[in-house]
Amino acid sequence: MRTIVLLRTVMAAAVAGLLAVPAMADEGTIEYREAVYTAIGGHMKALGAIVKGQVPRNEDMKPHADAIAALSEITPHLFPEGSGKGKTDAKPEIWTKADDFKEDMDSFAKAAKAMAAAAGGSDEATIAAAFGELGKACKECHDSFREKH
Ligand code: ASC
Repeated sequence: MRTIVLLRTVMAAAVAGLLAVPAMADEGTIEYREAVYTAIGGHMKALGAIVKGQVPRNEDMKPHADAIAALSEITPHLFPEGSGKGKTDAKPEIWTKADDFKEDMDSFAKAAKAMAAAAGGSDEATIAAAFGELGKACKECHDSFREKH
């Protein structure tokens, strides 16, 4: 009797373990994705504070913009098939409208690179315009592909 109970416990644990592996793999993907987007958001916030003149750190614009541009090369790879399941704000349209999603991703990378180029110069109007375009690219993708709360 005791052996059977023990056996059942072990088997239940094994089954739970098998089920937990794919779930955990996705959780890791989602957590990684959120960490990257949090990093982008942080650089955007810092960049915005400078562009809006809230902090006199013009020399920091380029590193922030470069970081966003570098991370824009990573974002297209953050949505592997299956990573829409679980606790995520990623909408199913990312996978069902993959072409539209790719277009938004490309716009983001393009705007991020334009921002990095503008930040390398000192033309305030160019910088402000590039920042506006970059924010628009963020928003466009979020409106279509991120769950609202
Ligand atoms: C940001 C940020 C976003 C976008 C979006 C633009 O700075 O964190 O998600 O810009 O708000 O409208």
